[in-house]
Amino acid sequence: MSHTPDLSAYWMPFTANRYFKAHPVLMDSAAGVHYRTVDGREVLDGIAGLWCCNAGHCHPRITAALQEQAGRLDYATAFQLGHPQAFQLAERVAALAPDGLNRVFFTNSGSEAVDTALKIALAWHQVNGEPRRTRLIGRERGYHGAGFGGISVGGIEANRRLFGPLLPGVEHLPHTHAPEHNAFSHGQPEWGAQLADELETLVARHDPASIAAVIVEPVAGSAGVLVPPVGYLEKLRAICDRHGILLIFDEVITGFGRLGTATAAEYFGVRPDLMTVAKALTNGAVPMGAVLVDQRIHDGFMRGPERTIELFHGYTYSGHPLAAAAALAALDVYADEGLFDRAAQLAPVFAAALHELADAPHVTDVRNLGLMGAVELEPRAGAPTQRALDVFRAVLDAGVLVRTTGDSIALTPSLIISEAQIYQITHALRHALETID
Ligand code: PXG
Ligand code: PLP
Repeated sequence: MSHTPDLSAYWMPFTANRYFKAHPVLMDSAAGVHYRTVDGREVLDGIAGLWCCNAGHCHPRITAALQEQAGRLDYATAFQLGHPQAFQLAERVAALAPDGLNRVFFTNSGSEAVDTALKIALAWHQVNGEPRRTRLIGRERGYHGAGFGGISVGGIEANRRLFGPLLPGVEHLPHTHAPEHNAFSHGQPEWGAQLADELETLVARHDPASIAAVIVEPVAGSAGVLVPPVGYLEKLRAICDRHGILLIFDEVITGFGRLGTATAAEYFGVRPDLMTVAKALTNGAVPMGAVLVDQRIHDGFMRGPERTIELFHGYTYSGHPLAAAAALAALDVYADEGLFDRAAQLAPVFAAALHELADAPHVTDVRNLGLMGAVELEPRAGAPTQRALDVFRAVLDAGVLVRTTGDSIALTPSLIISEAQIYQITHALRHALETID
Protein backbone atom coordinates (compact mmCIF):
# COMPACT_ATOMS: atom_id res chain seq x y z
CA MET A 1 0.00 0.00 0.00
CA SER A 2 1.31 3.45 -0.91
CA HIS A 3 0.74 6.56 1.16
CA THR A 4 1.27 10.28 0.75
CA PRO A 5 4.65 11.35 2.15
CA ASP A 6 5.51 14.77 3.52
CA LEU A 7 5.64 16.97 0.42
CA SER A 8 7.54 19.98 1.75
CA ALA A 9 11.21 19.19 1.02
CA TYR A 10 10.87 18.56 -2.70
CA TRP A 11 11.01 21.80 -4.74
CA MET A 12 9.10 20.67 -7.80
CA PRO A 13 10.18 21.71 -11.32
CA PHE A 14 7.96 23.97 -13.47
CA THR A 15 5.17 23.54 -10.91
CA ALA A 16 2.92 25.77 -8.84
CA ASN A 17 4.38 24.16 -5.71
CA ARG A 18 1.96 25.59 -3.14
CA TYR A 19 -1.12 24.72 -5.18
CA PHE A 20 0.13 21.23 -5.96
CA LYS A 21 1.02 20.45 -2.37
CA ALA A 22 -2.46 21.59 -1.30
CA HIS A 23 -4.01 19.38 -4.04
CA PRO A 24 -1.48 16.60 -4.66
CA VAL A 25 -1.82 13.91 -7.30
CA LEU A 26 0.79 11.17 -6.94
CA MET A 27 1.33 8.33 -9.35
CA ASP A 28 2.08 4.90 -8.02
CA SER A 29 2.46 2.77 -11.13
CA ALA A 30 1.92 2.76 -14.85
CA ALA A 31 1.50 0.33 -17.71
CA GLY A 32 0.77 1.07 -21.36
CA VAL A 33 -1.24 4.28 -21.61
CA HIS A 34 -2.48 4.24 -18.02
CA TYR A 35 -1.21 5.42 -14.68
CA ARG A 36 -2.53 4.34 -11.33
CA THR A 37 -2.50 6.95 -8.56
CA VAL A 38 -1.47 6.18 -4.98
CA ASP A 39 -5.14 6.23 -4.04
CA GLY A 40 -5.96 3.66 -6.69
CA ARG A 41 -7.47 5.78 -9.47
CA GLU A 42 -6.73 4.96 -13.11
CA VAL A 43 -5.61 7.86 -15.31
CA LEU A 44 -5.38 7.72 -19.10
CA ASP A 45 -2.11 9.36 -20.13
CA GLY A 46 -2.81 11.79 -22.98
CA ILE A 47 0.74 13.13 -23.06
CA ALA A 48 3.01 10.05 -23.17
CA GLY A 49 4.58 10.90 -19.83
CA LEU A 50 5.85 14.28 -21.02
CA TRP A 51 6.21 13.62 -24.77
CA CYS A 52 8.54 10.71 -23.96
CA CYS A 53 6.86 7.32 -23.39
CA ASN A 54 6.15 6.70 -27.06
CA ALA A 55 5.80 2.92 -26.61
CA GLY A 56 3.69 3.34 -23.47
CA HIS A 57 4.79 3.02 -19.86
CA CYS A 58 6.78 0.13 -18.39
CA HIS A 59 7.16 -1.72 -21.65
CA PRO A 60 8.17 -5.26 -20.59
CA ARG A 61 11.09 -5.46 -23.03
CA ILE A 62 12.56 -2.18 -21.79
CA THR A 63 12.05 -3.19 -18.18
CA ALA A 64 13.78 -6.52 -18.81
CA ALA A 65 16.72 -4.84 -20.59
CA LEU A 66 17.14 -2.47 -17.63
CA GLN A 67 17.03 -5.27 -15.09
CA GLU A 68 19.61 -7.26 -17.01
CA GLN A 69 21.92 -4.27 -17.47
CA ALA A 70 21.63 -3.17 -13.84
CA GLY A 71 22.91 -6.54 -12.70
CA ARG A 72 25.82 -6.65 -15.16
CA LEU A 73 27.39 -3.19 -15.49
CA ASP A 74 25.99 -0.26 -13.51
CA TYR A 75 28.49 2.33 -14.58
CA ALA A 76 31.71 2.82 -16.49
CA THR A 77 33.28 6.21 -17.07
CA ALA A 78 32.72 7.57 -20.54
CA PHE A 79 35.99 9.51 -20.47
CA GLN A 80 38.84 7.57 -22.15
CA LEU A 81 36.83 4.37 -21.66
CA GLY A 82 33.65 2.77 -22.94
CA HIS A 83 31.20 -0.09 -22.93
CA PRO A 84 29.70 -1.81 -25.98
CA GLN A 85 26.10 -0.64 -25.60
CA ALA A 86 26.95 3.04 -26.02
CA PHE A 87 28.70 2.34 -29.32
CA GLN A 88 25.92 0.07 -30.53
CA LEU A 89 23.36 2.69 -29.62
CA ALA A 90 25.21 5.45 -31.47
CA GLU A 91 25.16 3.31 -34.59
CA ARG A 92 21.45 2.54 -34.18
CA VAL A 93 20.53 6.19 -33.63
CA ALA A 94 22.59 7.27 -36.63
CA ALA A 95 20.80 4.69 -38.78
CA LEU A 96 17.45 6.38 -37.98
CA ALA A 97 18.70 9.88 -38.79
CA PRO A 98 18.89 11.56 -42.18
CA ASP A 99 21.95 10.58 -44.24
CA GLY A 100 25.16 12.12 -43.04
CA LEU A 101 24.01 12.80 -39.47
CA ASN A 102 25.95 9.79 -38.33
CA ARG A 103 28.07 10.92 -35.38
CA VAL A 104 26.38 10.87 -31.97
CA PHE A 105 27.29 12.67 -28.72
CA PHE A 106 25.42 11.44 -25.63
CA THR A 107 23.98 13.66 -22.89
CA ASN A 108 21.49 13.10 -20.06
CA SER A 109 18.64 15.35 -21.12
CA GLY A 110 17.35 17.57 -23.85
CA SER A 111 18.73 20.62 -22.08
CA GLU A 112 22.22 19.14 -22.11
CA ALA A 113 21.78 18.08 -25.72
CA VAL A 114 20.96 21.68 -26.64
CA ASP A 115 23.96 23.08 -24.77
CA THR A 116 26.14 20.45 -26.44
CA ALA A 117 24.83 21.25 -29.92
CA LEU A 118 25.39 24.99 -29.43
CA LYS A 119 28.93 24.34 -28.17
CA ILE A 120 29.74 22.02 -31.08
CA ALA A 121 28.43 24.60 -33.54
CA LEU A 122 30.52 27.38 -32.01
CA ALA A 123 33.63 25.20 -31.74
CA TRP A 124 33.27 23.92 -35.28
CA HIS A 125 33.52 27.39 -36.73
CA GLN A 126 36.68 27.87 -34.67
CA VAL A 127 38.34 24.71 -35.96
CA ASN A 128 37.00 25.38 -39.44
CA GLY A 129 38.82 28.72 -39.70
CA GLU A 130 35.85 31.05 -39.13
CA PRO A 131 36.35 32.06 -35.49
CA ARG A 132 34.21 35.20 -35.84
CA ARG A 133 31.06 33.12 -36.18
CA THR A 134 29.82 33.39 -32.61
CA ARG A 135 26.23 34.60 -32.90
CA LEU A 136 23.38 32.19 -32.21
CA ILE A 137 19.84 32.64 -33.47
CA GLY A 138 16.80 31.07 -31.80
CA ARG A 139 13.11 31.83 -32.17
CA GLU A 140 10.40 33.49 -30.12
CA ARG A 141 8.32 30.92 -28.22
CA GLY A 142 11.03 28.31 -28.76
CA TYR A 143 11.76 25.92 -25.90
CA HIS A 144 15.25 24.47 -25.77
CA GLY A 145 15.44 23.31 -22.19
CA ALA A 146 16.38 25.00 -18.97
CA GLY A 147 20.18 25.36 -19.20
CA PHE A 148 21.73 28.78 -19.80
CA GLY A 149 22.34 27.91 -23.46
CA GLY A 150 18.79 26.72 -23.93
CA ILE A 151 17.11 29.68 -22.25
CA SER A 152 19.36 32.10 -24.17
CA VAL A 153 18.24 30.80 -27.56
CA GLY A 154 14.80 29.92 -26.22
CA GLY A 155 11.97 32.37 -26.57
CA ILE A 156 9.61 31.76 -23.66
CA GLU A 157 9.89 34.97 -21.66
CA ALA A 158 8.94 33.50 -18.29
CA ASN A 159 11.85 31.06 -18.59
CA ARG A 160 14.35 33.91 -19.16
CA ARG A 161 13.16 36.84 -17.10
CA LEU A 162 14.86 36.31 -13.74
CA PHE A 163 18.14 34.91 -14.89
CA GLY A 164 20.35 37.82 -15.84
CA PRO A 165 21.99 38.69 -19.15
CA LEU A 166 22.24 35.10 -20.49
CA LEU A 167 24.50 34.33 -23.48
CA PRO A 168 25.65 37.37 -25.45
CA GLY A 169 25.11 37.74 -29.19
CA VAL A 170 21.80 35.89 -29.39
CA GLU A 171 18.97 36.96 -31.70
CA HIS A 172 15.48 35.56 -32.17
CA LEU A 173 13.41 34.91 -35.25
CA PRO A 174 9.69 35.69 -34.98
CA HIS A 175 7.48 32.78 -33.94
CA THR A 176 5.10 31.31 -36.48
CA HIS A 177 1.88 31.37 -34.46
CA ALA A 178 -0.55 33.42 -36.55
CA PRO A 179 -4.13 32.52 -35.59
CA GLU A 180 -5.46 35.53 -37.51
CA HIS A 181 -4.38 33.69 -40.70
CA ASN A 182 -4.13 30.06 -39.65
CA ALA A 183 -6.66 29.23 -36.91
CA PHE A 184 -8.06 25.69 -37.19
CA SER A 185 -5.51 24.63 -39.82
CA HIS A 186 -5.40 20.91 -40.37
CA GLY A 187 -1.72 20.01 -40.35
CA GLN A 188 0.72 22.57 -41.73
CA PRO A 189 -0.75 26.06 -42.12
CA GLU A 190 -0.65 27.58 -45.58
CA TRP A 191 0.25 31.09 -44.47
CA GLY A 192 3.61 32.15 -43.08
CA ALA A 193 6.60 30.78 -45.03
CA GLN A 194 7.76 34.37 -45.43
CA LEU A 195 8.38 34.55 -41.66
CA ALA A 196 11.62 32.68 -42.42
CA ASP A 197 12.78 35.69 -44.44
CA GLU A 198 13.37 37.44 -41.11
CA LEU A 199 16.56 35.37 -41.01
CA GLU A 200 17.77 37.31 -44.06
CA THR A 201 16.98 40.52 -42.19
CA LEU A 202 19.05 39.38 -39.20
CA VAL A 203 21.85 38.34 -41.53
CA ALA A 204 21.77 41.75 -43.20
CA ARG A 205 21.77 43.54 -39.85
CA HIS A 206 24.85 41.65 -38.71
CA ASP A 207 27.77 40.50 -40.74
CA PRO A 208 26.67 37.09 -42.09
CA ALA A 209 30.14 35.79 -41.25
CA SER A 210 29.38 36.50 -37.56
CA ILE A 211 26.50 34.00 -37.33
CA ALA A 212 27.28 30.48 -36.11
CA ALA A 213 23.96 28.69 -36.02
CA VAL A 214 20.18 28.84 -36.07
CA ILE A 215 18.28 26.56 -33.71
CA VAL A 216 14.57 25.80 -34.04
CA GLU A 217 12.14 23.08 -33.09
CA PRO A 218 10.76 21.81 -36.41
CA VAL A 219 7.37 21.78 -34.66
CA ALA A 220 7.43 23.90 -31.50
CA GLY A 221 6.13 21.72 -28.69
CA SER A 222 6.22 23.39 -25.29
CA ALA A 223 4.85 26.68 -26.56
CA GLY A 224 1.64 24.94 -27.54
CA VAL A 225 2.28 22.87 -30.70
CA LEU A 226 3.14 25.49 -33.31
CA VAL A 227 3.23 23.75 -36.68
CA PRO A 228 5.58 25.27 -39.27
CA PRO A 229 3.87 26.88 -42.26
CA VAL A 230 4.27 25.10 -45.59
CA GLY A 231 7.69 25.97 -47.02
CA TYR A 232 9.00 27.67 -43.87
CA LEU A 233 11.65 25.13 -42.85
CA GLU A 234 12.81 24.79 -46.45
CA LYS A 235 13.40 28.54 -46.53
CA LEU A 236 15.37 28.50 -43.28
CA ARG A 237 17.55 25.75 -44.72
CA ALA A 238 18.17 27.68 -47.94
CA ILE A 239 19.09 30.90 -46.12
CA CYS A 240 21.48 29.04 -43.79
CA ASP A 241 23.13 27.41 -46.81
CA ARG A 242 23.51 30.73 -48.55
CA HIS A 243 25.41 32.22 -45.61
CA GLY A 244 27.39 29.31 -44.17
CA ILE A 245 25.18 29.14 -41.05
CA LEU A 246 24.63 25.81 -39.34
CA LEU A 247 21.01 24.72 -38.89
CA ILE A 248 20.16 22.86 -35.68
CA PHE A 249 16.85 21.04 -35.36
CA ASP A 250 15.80 20.50 -31.75
CA GLU A 251 13.94 17.21 -32.07
CA VAL A 252 13.68 16.45 -28.36
CA ILE A 253 9.91 16.10 -28.86
CA THR A 254 9.64 15.24 -32.55
CA GLY A 255 12.33 12.52 -32.56
CA PHE A 256 11.34 8.84 -32.53
CA GLY A 257 7.99 8.73 -34.21
CA ARG A 258 5.92 11.66 -32.98
CA LEU A 259 5.14 12.69 -36.59
CA GLY A 260 4.95 9.14 -37.93
CA THR A 261 8.57 9.18 -39.08
CA ALA A 262 11.81 8.63 -37.19
CA THR A 263 12.53 12.37 -37.21
CA ALA A 264 10.80 15.59 -38.21
CA ALA A 265 13.71 16.18 -40.60
CA GLU A 266 12.56 13.07 -42.45
CA TYR A 267 8.91 14.14 -42.29
CA PHE A 268 9.60 17.58 -43.77
CA GLY A 269 12.44 16.47 -46.06
CA VAL A 270 14.70 19.15 -44.58
CA ARG A 271 18.11 18.07 -43.32
CA PRO A 272 19.72 19.99 -40.45
CA ASP A 273 23.46 20.01 -39.70
CA LEU A 274 22.93 19.02 -36.09
CA MET A 275 19.95 17.48 -34.34
CA THR A 276 19.15 17.18 -30.65
CA VAL A 277 17.06 14.31 -29.30
CA ALA A 278 16.12 13.05 -25.80
CA LYS A 279 12.81 11.93 -24.24
CA ALA A 280 11.61 8.99 -26.39
CA LEU A 281 15.22 7.94 -27.06
CA THR A 282 14.82 5.71 -23.99
CA ASN A 283 11.02 5.76 -24.06
CA GLY A 284 11.42 7.99 -21.00
CA ALA A 285 12.65 5.08 -18.88
CA VAL A 286 16.09 6.52 -18.06
CA PRO A 287 17.24 10.11 -18.67
CA MET A 288 19.25 10.39 -21.88
CA GLY A 289 19.74 12.84 -24.70
CA ALA A 290 21.98 12.98 -27.73
CA VAL A 291 23.28 15.29 -30.43
CA LEU A 292 23.41 13.88 -33.94
CA VAL A 293 26.17 15.56 -35.86
CA ASP A 294 26.89 15.73 -39.56
CA GLN A 295 30.02 13.69 -40.21
CA ARG A 296 31.64 16.64 -41.97
CA ILE A 297 31.39 18.66 -38.74
CA HIS A 298 32.64 15.79 -36.59
CA ASP A 299 35.55 15.16 -38.94
CA GLY A 300 36.53 18.81 -38.71
CA PHE A 301 37.52 18.13 -35.10
CA MET A 302 39.50 14.95 -35.83
CA ARG A 303 42.77 16.73 -36.47
CA GLY A 304 45.96 17.28 -34.55
CA PRO A 305 47.92 14.69 -32.60
CA GLU A 306 46.03 11.45 -32.10
CA ARG A 307 46.35 11.53 -28.31
CA THR A 308 44.77 14.96 -27.85
CA ILE A 309 41.17 15.33 -26.69
CA GLU A 310 39.31 16.77 -29.67
CA LEU A 311 36.34 18.31 -27.83
CA PHE A 312 36.59 19.49 -24.23
CA HIS A 313 33.03 18.64 -23.37
CA GLY A 314 31.12 15.74 -21.82
CA TYR A 315 29.13 14.52 -18.85
CA THR A 316 29.86 12.00 -16.09
CA TYR A 317 26.88 10.05 -17.34
CA SER A 318 27.29 10.43 -21.13
CA GLY A 319 26.21 7.11 -22.62
CA HIS A 320 25.31 5.68 -19.20
CA PRO A 321 24.95 1.87 -19.38
CA LEU A 322 21.38 1.84 -18.05
CA ALA A 323 20.30 4.61 -20.41
CA ALA A 324 21.99 2.88 -23.34
CA ALA A 325 20.29 -0.42 -22.48
CA ALA A 326 16.90 1.27 -22.23
CA ALA A 327 17.45 3.09 -25.52
CA LEU A 328 18.55 -0.03 -27.38
CA ALA A 329 15.44 -1.83 -26.13
CA ALA A 330 13.22 1.15 -26.98
CA LEU A 331 14.53 1.30 -30.54
CA ASP A 332 13.91 -2.45 -30.86
CA VAL A 333 10.35 -1.99 -29.65
CA TYR A 334 9.70 0.92 -32.02
CA ALA A 335 10.95 -1.18 -34.93
CA ASP A 336 9.40 -4.53 -34.01
CA GLU A 337 6.00 -3.04 -33.18
CA GLY A 338 6.06 -0.71 -36.19
CA LEU A 339 5.21 2.22 -33.95
CA PHE A 340 6.32 5.04 -36.27
CA ASP A 341 3.99 3.68 -38.96
CA ARG A 342 1.28 3.24 -36.37
CA ALA A 343 1.62 6.93 -35.47
CA ALA A 344 1.32 7.86 -39.14
CA GLN A 345 -1.85 5.77 -39.44
CA LEU A 346 -3.36 7.20 -36.25
CA ALA A 347 -2.57 10.81 -37.17
CA PRO A 348 -5.75 11.38 -39.26
CA VAL A 349 -7.91 9.84 -36.52
CA PHE A 350 -6.22 12.06 -33.95
CA ALA A 351 -6.71 15.11 -36.17
CA ALA A 352 -10.40 14.36 -36.68
CA ALA A 353 -11.02 13.84 -32.96
CA LEU A 354 -9.16 17.02 -32.06
CA HIS A 355 -10.86 19.20 -34.67
CA GLU A 356 -14.27 18.07 -33.39
CA LEU A 357 -13.47 20.35 -30.45
CA ALA A 358 -13.48 23.39 -32.75
CA ASP A 359 -17.06 24.25 -31.76
CA ALA A 360 -16.65 23.57 -28.03
CA PRO A 361 -16.97 26.59 -25.71
CA HIS A 362 -13.93 28.90 -25.36
CA VAL A 363 -11.96 27.23 -28.19
CA THR A 364 -10.13 29.74 -30.43
CA ASP A 365 -7.81 27.39 -32.33
CA VAL A 366 -7.06 23.72 -32.91
CA ARG A 367 -3.66 22.68 -34.28
CA ASN A 368 -2.22 19.28 -35.12
CA LEU A 369 0.55 17.39 -36.84
CA GLY A 370 1.29 13.70 -36.47
CA LEU A 371 0.42 12.79 -32.89
CA MET A 372 0.98 16.33 -31.60
CA GLY A 373 -1.99 18.57 -31.08
CA ALA A 374 -3.22 21.60 -29.19
CA VAL A 375 -6.51 23.25 -28.40
CA GLU A 376 -6.21 26.95 -27.62
CA LEU A 377 -8.72 28.64 -25.34
CA GLU A 378 -9.83 32.21 -24.99
CA PRO A 379 -8.03 33.42 -21.84
CA ARG A 380 -10.31 34.29 -18.95
CA ALA A 381 -10.50 38.08 -18.62
CA GLY A 382 -7.77 39.28 -16.27
CA ALA A 383 -6.68 35.73 -15.46
CA PRO A 384 -4.60 34.25 -18.28
CA THR A 385 -3.84 30.48 -18.08
CA GLN A 386 -6.46 29.89 -15.37
CA ARG A 387 -9.17 28.54 -17.66
CA ALA A 388 -6.75 26.01 -19.17
CA LEU A 389 -5.61 25.00 -15.67
CA ASP A 390 -9.24 24.48 -14.64
CA VAL A 391 -9.74 22.24 -17.68
CA PHE A 392 -6.54 20.36 -16.81
CA ARG A 393 -7.78 19.66 -13.28
CA ALA A 394 -11.31 18.79 -14.41
CA VAL A 395 -10.17 16.19 -16.93
CA LEU A 396 -7.66 14.81 -14.43
CA ASP A 397 -10.49 14.34 -11.96
CA ALA A 398 -12.29 12.52 -14.78
CA GLY A 399 -9.28 10.23 -15.24
CA VAL A 400 -7.45 11.81 -18.19
CA LEU A 401 -4.05 13.52 -18.14
CA VAL A 402 -3.42 16.39 -20.58
CA ARG A 403 -0.89 19.23 -20.45
CA THR A 404 -1.41 22.96 -20.42
CA THR A 405 0.87 25.69 -21.63
CA GLY A 406 -0.47 29.20 -21.38
CA ASP A 407 -4.09 28.93 -22.47
CA SER A 408 -3.41 25.99 -24.77
CA ILE A 409 -4.05 22.36 -23.95
CA ALA A 410 -1.49 20.07 -25.52
CA LEU A 411 -2.12 16.45 -26.43
CA THR A 412 0.66 14.09 -27.32
CA PRO A 413 -0.38 10.51 -26.68
CA SER A 414 1.78 7.41 -26.80
CA LEU A 415 2.05 5.90 -30.26
CA ILE A 416 0.25 2.80 -28.92
CA ILE A 417 -2.94 4.66 -28.02
CA SER A 418 -6.17 3.28 -29.49
CA GLU A 419 -8.80 5.20 -31.43
CA ALA A 420 -11.26 4.72 -28.58
CA GLN A 421 -8.76 6.15 -26.11
CA ILE A 422 -8.14 9.18 -28.34
CA TYR A 423 -11.89 9.85 -28.22
CA GLN A 424 -11.95 9.25 -24.47
CA ILE A 425 -9.49 12.15 -24.17
CA THR A 426 -11.32 14.52 -26.51
CA HIS A 427 -14.71 13.70 -24.99
CA ALA A 428 -13.35 14.42 -21.51
CA LEU A 429 -12.06 17.74 -22.83
CA ARG A 430 -15.40 18.64 -24.40
CA HIS A 431 -17.24 17.82 -21.20
CA ALA A 432 -14.82 19.98 -19.18
CA LEU A 433 -15.08 22.87 -21.66
CA GLU A 434 -18.87 22.72 -21.49
CA THR A 435 -18.84 22.68 -17.70
CA ILE A 436 -16.22 25.30 -16.90
CA ASP A 437 -16.89 29.02 -17.26
N1 PXG B 1 14.22 20.91 -26.37
C1 PXG B 1 12.92 20.69 -26.61
C2 PXG B 1 12.36 20.95 -27.98
C3 PXG B 1 12.09 20.21 -25.58
O1 PXG B 1 10.78 20.02 -25.81
C4 PXG B 1 14.03 20.22 -24.13
C5 PXG B 1 14.78 20.68 -25.18
C6 PXG B 1 14.69 19.98 -22.81
O2 PXG B 1 14.72 18.64 -22.49
P1 PXG B 1 14.88 18.21 -20.96
O3 PXG B 1 15.08 16.72 -21.07
O4 PXG B 1 16.11 18.88 -20.44
O5 PXG B 1 13.63 18.62 -20.25
C7 PXG B 1 12.67 19.97 -24.31
C8 PXG B 1 11.85 19.45 -23.15
C9 PXG B 1 5.93 20.70 -22.05
C10 PXG B 1 7.35 20.39 -21.67
O6 PXG B 1 5.09 20.83 -21.23
C11 PXG B 1 8.26 20.04 -22.63
C12 PXG B 1 9.58 19.81 -22.29
C13 PXG B 1 9.98 19.89 -20.97
C14 PXG B 1 9.07 20.23 -20.00
C15 PXG B 1 7.74 20.49 -20.34
O7 PXG B 1 5.65 20.79 -23.24
N2 PXG B 1 10.46 19.53 -23.31
N1 PLP C 1 30.18 19.71 -10.27
C1 PLP C 1 31.24 19.04 -9.79
C2 PLP C 1 31.87 19.48 -8.49
C3 PLP C 1 31.75 17.92 -10.50
O1 PLP C 1 32.81 17.27 -10.05
C4 PLP C 1 31.09 17.52 -11.71
C5 PLP C 1 31.55 16.37 -12.47
O2 PLP C 1 32.57 15.74 -12.20
C6 PLP C 1 30.01 18.26 -12.18
C7 PLP C 1 29.56 19.35 -11.44
C8 PLP C 1 29.32 17.90 -13.46
O3 PLP C 1 28.54 16.75 -13.30
P1 PLP C 1 28.04 15.90 -14.58
O4 PLP C 1 29.30 15.38 -15.25
O5 PLP C 1 27.20 14.80 -13.99
O6 PLP C 1 27.28 16.84 -15.47
